[in-house]
Amino acid sequence: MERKLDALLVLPPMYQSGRTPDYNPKEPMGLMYLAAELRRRGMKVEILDAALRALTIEETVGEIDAHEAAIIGFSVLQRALPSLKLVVEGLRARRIRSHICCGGVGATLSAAHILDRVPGVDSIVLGDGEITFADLVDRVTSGEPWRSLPGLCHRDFWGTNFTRRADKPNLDSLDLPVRDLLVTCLERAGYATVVGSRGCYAACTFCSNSGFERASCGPGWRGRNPTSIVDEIEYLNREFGVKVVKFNDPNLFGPGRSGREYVMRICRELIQRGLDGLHLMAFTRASDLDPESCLLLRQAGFERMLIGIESFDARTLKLLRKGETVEEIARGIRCLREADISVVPGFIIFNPYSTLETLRSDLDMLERYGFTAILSKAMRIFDGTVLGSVMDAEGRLRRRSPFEGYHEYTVDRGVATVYMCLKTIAVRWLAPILSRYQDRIWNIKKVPSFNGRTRFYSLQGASFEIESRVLRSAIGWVKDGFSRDEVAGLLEWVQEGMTEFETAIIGEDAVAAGDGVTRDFDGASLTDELIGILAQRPYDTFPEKYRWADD
Ligand code: B12
Ligand code: SF4
Repeated sequence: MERKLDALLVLPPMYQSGRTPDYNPKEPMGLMYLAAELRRRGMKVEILDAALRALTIEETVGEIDAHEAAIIGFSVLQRALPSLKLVVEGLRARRIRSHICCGGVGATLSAAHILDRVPGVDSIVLGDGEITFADLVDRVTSGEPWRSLPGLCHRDFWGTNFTRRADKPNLDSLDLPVRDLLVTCLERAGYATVVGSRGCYAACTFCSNSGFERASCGPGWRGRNPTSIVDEIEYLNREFGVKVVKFNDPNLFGPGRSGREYVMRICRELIQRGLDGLHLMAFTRASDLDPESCLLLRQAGFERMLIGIESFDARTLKLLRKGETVEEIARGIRCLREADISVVPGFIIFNPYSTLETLRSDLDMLERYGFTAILSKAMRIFDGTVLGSVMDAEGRLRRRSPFEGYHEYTVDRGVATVYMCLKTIAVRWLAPILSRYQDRIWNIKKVPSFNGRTRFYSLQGASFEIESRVLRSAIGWVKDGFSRDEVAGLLEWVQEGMTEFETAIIGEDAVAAGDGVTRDFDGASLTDELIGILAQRPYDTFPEKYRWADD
């Protein structure tokens, strides 16, 4: 019997229970590029975004089964490894014999682990996947040997085998990504995404990008022809009425002067085409920015930039090998604001180098800038990152299977105590709200421009207000001591804040009718828990409060 598809490309569910993921719904660009290359070669391919559709494991297995594809290709970030394992086991239990391949950043960096823990996976494509995967589909569907293809990791008689590295594709020779999910994503999130460049010239120790880029041969940073990027935006605008576009590039700017000129060319092209009314957003490094480039960016339609700040502490920036100074960061923020471009800070207040002093001074700086970062998250160590090796060499790494959680690292007990106070409270107030109302939050966020999300930003502000007060209190308790009354008083205040927060999402009537989650907030037991943490200081890492399998 002829198969329906040559390949089915799947983004596995992030949560196993069918819960809506708590990040922005975005088009799966990697899979869209793979599908474009397969279709260019005349192959039949579809995309299933199980994360976007919040499918359960069982539902995902059922949908994949129904597609009858010769190859099933999973796009894997480390966070999705537990789901991947369950889905693959489910498929094999149904006696589905298709070739199962994984690719993406997480699959590339955890390749050996995946083959070890998930026997149902046949191969892993390392690095950029378009050419390797299309060659693999070609070989598998025509019954030819595939194990010698460059850019693969697979099992053979001797164990796990890495073939020689593949070359990175020339981005301008690739077809534009397919837009099968665009309409759905526009309905959910209100914006489209493009990828103008891949890789990043910097080498921050905690970032997965450099390890991923090293998995294949070619330059660390590659930019598409600016004209073709603007052609793509114009096409999205003309064909689908898209006005709001986010660049997924790790860093909009390439290295040095040519990297700056590259961005200026994109801007000039956008301006010249008269593509009015665009709302653009991108990731960038503060040190790439100057007043002139920011003004041109604004004129071209860039209204919001995410810059990875991580910390305002000079020593921390150095140890994380950010390659930029506190002064450069301040200058970049100033340039953006003077050009009327709003700034989203990438900030990780709890990191391996945090001290009680940096926590306090970073919080002061965030408040001074009016930034509302999430505070109850700690820097994670992904497989294959330099930070993992640094922590290992310092004897601080507590290795975890990437199928169960992130690796941990030891920190000062006082800092870990502050983190656990904040995290324990966040798990009781913010986590249930996100879990229950993520769909509504997506709707609140969905507006016709990035800067127009005022309701969403005010929710972020309210959450920051709660977290920053909890953080300040916890720092004070660890430094100077605490009393039960103080802890109980803070939790009462948190509960009031939570009620207001929930009211802003579902309305007063629903909260009054007892439909909300605030009523489940148990301040008394939480007080006991916090006092236990503060008195005993049992933690010396930043553990997640849940195991991934519980999701
Ligand atoms: C957009 C984005 C998302 C989107 C979409 C992700 C996706 N899978 O497409 C969403 C919002 C879902 C997301 C979520 C998360 N993300 Co994210 N995300 C990005 C971002 C900004 C861009 C990705 C992108 O579009 N790249 C462009 C495309 C063309 O490249 P690509 O996706 O890598 O695909 C190529 C190859 O990887 C490969 N490939 C990919 N999939 C497959 C599948 C097969 C079968 C094959 C053969 C090949 C292959 O071929 C593709 C074409 O060459 C990157 C940072 C960056 N700028 O790179 C972070 C990044 C990928 N995300 C990251 C993280 C940490 C997360 C979250 C954990 C964040 C969070 N706290 O929730 C979650 C995890 C979600 C999950 N389910 O696991 C990390 C990855 C860490 C890691 N080692 O896993 C990155 C690198 C950011 C960073 N620097 O830390 N993310
Ligand atoms: S600047 Fe951003 S993308 Fe580049 S290496 Fe650092 S964290 Fe990664």
